[in-house]
Amino acid sequence: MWHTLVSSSGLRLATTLLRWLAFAVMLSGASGANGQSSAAASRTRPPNIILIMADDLGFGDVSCNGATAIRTPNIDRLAHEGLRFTSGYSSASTCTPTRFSLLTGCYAFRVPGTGVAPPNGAALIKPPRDTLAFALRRAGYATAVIGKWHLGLGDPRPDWNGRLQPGPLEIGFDHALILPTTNDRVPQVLVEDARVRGLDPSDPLWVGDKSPSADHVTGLNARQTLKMDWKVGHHGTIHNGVSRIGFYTGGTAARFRDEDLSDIWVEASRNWITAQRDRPFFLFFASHAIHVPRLVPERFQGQSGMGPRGDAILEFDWSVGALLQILEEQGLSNHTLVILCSDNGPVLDDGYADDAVEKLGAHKPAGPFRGGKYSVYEGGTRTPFVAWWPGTVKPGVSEALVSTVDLPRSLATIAGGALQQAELLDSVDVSAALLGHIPTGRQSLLTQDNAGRSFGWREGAWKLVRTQSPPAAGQKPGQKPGPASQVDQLFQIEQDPGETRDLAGEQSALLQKLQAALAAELAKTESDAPKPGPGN
Ligand SMILES: [Ca+2]
Repeated sequence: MWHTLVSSSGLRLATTLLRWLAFAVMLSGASGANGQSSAAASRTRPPNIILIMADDLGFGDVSCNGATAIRTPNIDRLAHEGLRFTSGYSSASTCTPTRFSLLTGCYAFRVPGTGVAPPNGAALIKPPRDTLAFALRRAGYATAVIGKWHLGLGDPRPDWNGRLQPGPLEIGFDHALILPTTNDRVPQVLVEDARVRGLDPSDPLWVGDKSPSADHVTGLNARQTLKMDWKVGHHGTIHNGVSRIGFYTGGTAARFRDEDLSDIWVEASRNWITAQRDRPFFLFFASHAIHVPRLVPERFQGQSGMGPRGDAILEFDWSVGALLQILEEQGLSNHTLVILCSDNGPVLDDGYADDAVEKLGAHKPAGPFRGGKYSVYEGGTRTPFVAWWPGTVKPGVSEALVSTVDLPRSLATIAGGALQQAELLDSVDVSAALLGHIPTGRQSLLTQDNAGRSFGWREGAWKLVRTQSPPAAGQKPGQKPGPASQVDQLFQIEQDPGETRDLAGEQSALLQKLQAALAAELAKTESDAPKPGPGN
């Protein structure tokens, strides 16, 4: 508790310097000659950190994980020069809950309402909750999020024409250039810091969940005009020839063209990184690729031979290369830790007619794993995961168990920062595994679906898969809903990574052991979190 009592900035700085020094000593003890040179640098300054999160990118979508139908040379370079994890996970199998736990260190299922956020969703992370961004800011970092947010803005709803707070700036980011929701939902505008960028006050932005007028142009009444047809759900307001979920009017000058998103965000990253001269920086680069609608820059269209989904993989790979190039140009490559991950596993048809199924061929987006986005089978959450820091992270492959929920505590350790609050209940310090010092990470792992009803529980070679459907609705008004149906399966995940053979009936004692472990994890509350203190 001692550091939470320190109030003078001088003492806080001294504390931070001591943490950097301790981390430098840890590096020099474990990394050989290269580590010693980096450790020398770390004595004066911890590494910059870029966290690159893909959207819906599957384990098997990158060639360093075995894809042959598509090449991802920049991600491959990151993997070959860094540490590629074979058991790297997103904490959930959809966008919002993974992003919630990434920033808070708390599994999303513990906090109601953290499923996929609607267009007018309120901010899901608000002060005084501690965050990854706060932790790194306390460690002296400049902090920015550039890319997809999808964690809600404002309270109780976004004020699209005013100040959108709480938002990133209220939870530890110095700068933000974000897509508020996800691009198959409205509106197609960017929020810079706390306001819609380029908004003309004389053309106010309205966002709603019902059509504003009978003649409002939507994917239903103007379907013949669409450049990419919808298949399920996405039949609200049309922008850029594509209809979305939800409705909006106005804000015409502020609207972006979908095809330009990656270029806008890479350029914004270049400008922000270049401006960080005096202190280490943390950039959360949250790409929208390869989420629907898959509208890639013209230079990638048709290049994969796999349709827009494959083209979006090329787009994402390009953005990774562009960020690495920025680091090289700035002479920062040896002073920057890059973590690459995905927010959930792959999906093919996600509501638009974009030939993702038809042009897939032999490509396996989830690699050897079962399931994908929305699922708690391995394909839903076991995703590309790479740590890269030339001269410090020794190149190789790690089987350590690591999750996106671990990044707050782990990156805080690497930055020499501290987590001041007890809310980061679920974040495990796997920094030694990320840096390649040890081959092991977590002892066990929980993953969840969007609603927080179905779970995966991995422990050693075994995995419990709990799928729980919602209670059946009552047959008559006033009648109680029927019970939820729950199914538990057990897989020997090392011998059977495809989760094909359910051993629940044969291994009842083991099943009960894992059920008890999962039950204990589900029952935890934030008061059970490790108390803050040195080393946390
Ligand atoms: Ca996603």
